[in-house]
Amino acid sequence: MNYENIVTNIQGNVALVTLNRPEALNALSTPLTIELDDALGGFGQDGNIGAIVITGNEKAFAAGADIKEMANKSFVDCYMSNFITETWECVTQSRKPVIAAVAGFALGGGCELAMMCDFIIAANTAKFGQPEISLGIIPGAGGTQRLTRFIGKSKAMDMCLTGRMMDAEEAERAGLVSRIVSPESLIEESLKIAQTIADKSRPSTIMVKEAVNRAYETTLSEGIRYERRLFYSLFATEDQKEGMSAFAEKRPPRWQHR
Ligand code: DAK
Repeated sequence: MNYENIVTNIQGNVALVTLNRPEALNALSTPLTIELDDALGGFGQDGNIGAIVITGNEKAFAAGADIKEMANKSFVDCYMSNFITETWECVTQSRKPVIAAVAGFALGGGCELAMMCDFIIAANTAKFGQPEISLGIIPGAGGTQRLTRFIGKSKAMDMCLTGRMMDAEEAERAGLVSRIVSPESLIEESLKIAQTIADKSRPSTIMVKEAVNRAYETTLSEGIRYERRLFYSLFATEDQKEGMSAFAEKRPPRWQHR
């Protein structure tokens, strides 16, 4: 597929996906989400890729779903076409770690897209928000659910009811963002972090994702039981033998990803 709304690059074992509709602050139009879905699907299949970074530009990660595209839709249009639902699941369905590298606005669907990633690295210019209330709607791609899990009920209610924006420092304090970096180093730092992840054994990387994500979906005792099963299963991999031998022999591990 030829991409018109995103740009993809591969650096080392990391795929960088840049949202590329600067004239609309990277508003997430249907064509853009189709391209994102296609790109992430391809990187998921590519054995060379160990991690993915999604970013925007200096002014915006993404200012939301495309309001102009949505404006005239009716309930039946949205409901019967399952409006943009399928392509939006591409990030959460990726088995490879996906990092959101956010500078500028991450609003509405843009904030939701960032929250679908495994974690968020923010430039100190980042601004997060769920301003849908000001358009007469509510978040529709998980904003009320994921934001509440990230930052708790009080702040999530505040954000979703007032539509206010949160800066990077507040977002880090609240647990939405894992690290803050300078705008100039955002891509370089994010790629470096992604390469660190890509350098690990892939089976354990995928299992970390599965285990951490399970924490959001089950009870503590079930989650711990699930983690324990995954932990035991890794002793069936060549990489567990290699990792522990390499430690004892004081050398870097040579992962086979098996
Ligand atoms: N959609 C379309 N165009 C947008 C846009 C958006 N979300 N955000 C900005 N733009 C366009 C502007 O219309 C403008 O275009 P021109 O007028 O130049 O043609 C251009 O980008 C530059 O924007 P501004 O001139 O407004 O720039 P400013 O710096 O003055 O303001 C701003 C920046 C971010 C504060 C402002 O642009 C703004 O408030 N934007 C809208 C933010 C917003 O309300 N976002 C939430 C959208 S609703 C779902 C999945 C997702 C969703 C729903 C369902 N399903 C899976 C079912 C998501 C919904 C949403 O995100």
